[in-house]
Amino acid sequence: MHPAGKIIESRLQHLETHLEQENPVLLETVKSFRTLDEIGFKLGLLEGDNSYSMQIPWWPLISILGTFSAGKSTFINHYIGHKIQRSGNQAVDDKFTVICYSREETGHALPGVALDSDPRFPFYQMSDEIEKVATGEGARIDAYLQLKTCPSDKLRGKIVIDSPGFDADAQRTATLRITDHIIGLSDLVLVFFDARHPEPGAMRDTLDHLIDDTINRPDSGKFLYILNQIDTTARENNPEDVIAAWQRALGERGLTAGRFYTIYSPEAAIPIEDTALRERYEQKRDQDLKDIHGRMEEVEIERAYRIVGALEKTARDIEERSIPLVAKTLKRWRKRVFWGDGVLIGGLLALLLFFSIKANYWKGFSFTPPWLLDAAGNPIFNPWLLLIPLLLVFGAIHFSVRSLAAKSLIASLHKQSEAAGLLCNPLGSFLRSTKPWRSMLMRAPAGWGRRTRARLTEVIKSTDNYVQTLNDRFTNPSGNSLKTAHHSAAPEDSTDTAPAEEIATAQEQNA
Ligand SMILES: Nc1nc2c(ncn2[C@@H]2O[C@H](COP(=O)(O)OP(=O)(O)OP(=O)(O)O)[C@@H](O)[C@H]2O)c(=O)[nH]1
Ligand SMILES: [Mg+2]
Repeated sequence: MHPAGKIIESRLQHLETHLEQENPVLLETVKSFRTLDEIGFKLGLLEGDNSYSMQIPWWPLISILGTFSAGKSTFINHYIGHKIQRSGNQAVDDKFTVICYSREETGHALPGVALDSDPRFPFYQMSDEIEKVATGEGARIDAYLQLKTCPSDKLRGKIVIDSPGFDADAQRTATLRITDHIIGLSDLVLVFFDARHPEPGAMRDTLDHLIDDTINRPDSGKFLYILNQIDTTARENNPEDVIAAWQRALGERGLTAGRFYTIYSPEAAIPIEDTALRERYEQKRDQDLKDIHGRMEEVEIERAYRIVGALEKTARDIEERSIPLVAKTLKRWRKRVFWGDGVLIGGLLALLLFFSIKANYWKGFSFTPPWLLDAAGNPIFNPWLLLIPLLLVFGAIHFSVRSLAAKSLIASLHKQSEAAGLLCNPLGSFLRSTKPWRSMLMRAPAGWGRRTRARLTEVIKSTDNYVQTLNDRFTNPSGNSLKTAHHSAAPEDSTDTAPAEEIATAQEQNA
């Protein structure tokens, strides 16, 4: 059973059932994610009904963006071979449609809430995101998102997102936010333009958004720019001019030719009378369509590496960033407690000493205040007993100082973890490590022992293994099946694991 409880457990099982057929390597990674979850819970870095595996999208995501009426929906219908999306000459789509595979013949359309609450989909908890930028809109998630299922084999193991036509001026914050979110999550983004707009200059604002914002990203390789409906240029006197104008406009923005495609829909196109011209158009279209579809298939491979990458990133996030941050904050905390105790307890002791000396309560080293002595001058009780209430007071001071010192560091810890963009919640670990029953002498965060470290190292090692297996499989597609490839993967080369071990020892020494 998953430490977070039943809901997460059933989600993980669901995921495992899917992956069992689709990709056994990824099935293994779920096991590693489970280990990370256990470690996270033990350390207090993971809280509530949560799992590290739910922080990443498990399905390869292909999103189709672009100007309105550019033919996005028509392209998707053609690709999956089902007329699942409506198309039309007016702006048709006003929401994002997540299209995924389902065995059932009759497709289903589900409201956005379904997407918002199921972590298997890329819009998990999207309403929170929307709410952050557009107050009140989060509750209207159904106005922005919908889910459709379709039994097309093309959709197996991937998700395609159709989006509303992009119009920078009219776009509301919530829609832009969703667009950004999709771009961030997508493994492949097809950006559609419409060759019917002969003058790309007229779409300056839109181009700014769709190109300038994407071209300089570190993941810019995942964007393909597609000039669609070029069949309409066949009637122009100089059809090549239209394409050249677009190419120039995109080129000026730094786009390289390799990712610029010109296509049109075989079904929606207007017939081209001139045979020679038609053949030239069809040839170009088929070549580009083949490339685009090829990229869409490749996404499944990239997805596998992305998930293994996320696994390693999460493990390293714990070991190299979250735990050191907690350890650093614990050090500051100990310092504050030390000084707090020193000032308050030391001060109190000094005061007591000062006044008792002044009141002549001391005879040499024996404490003899008049109220402790009976008529005969003998103490009523052993003066050492006075230490008990004194120690109780000191204890109360010490534990208040600990708690206050911890509270005083929460804001700073929170800020640092936000700034670092941690996947973990170091606050939980910090609070757990400063609990009253935990000795001040323990330097490492609570739960961060030899065993936990070893398990984490094991997970990091396993990611190398997964990568190897994926390499074997994808560079040798006709050879071993995934399962056998995985089992025959070479045993871990000890030099590969050196960095992880070094870190563990370095951390031990730091502690
Ligand atoms: N001539 C021609 N028409 C096309 C082509 N692709 C799509 N169309 C037509 O263009 C219109 C718009 O197509 P859609 O697929 O609805 O465009 P969209 O980008 O999904 O539009 P929105 O969802 O409204 O943003 C429809 O009437 C299509 O039949 C094409 O390659 N050539
Ligand atoms: Mg559409």
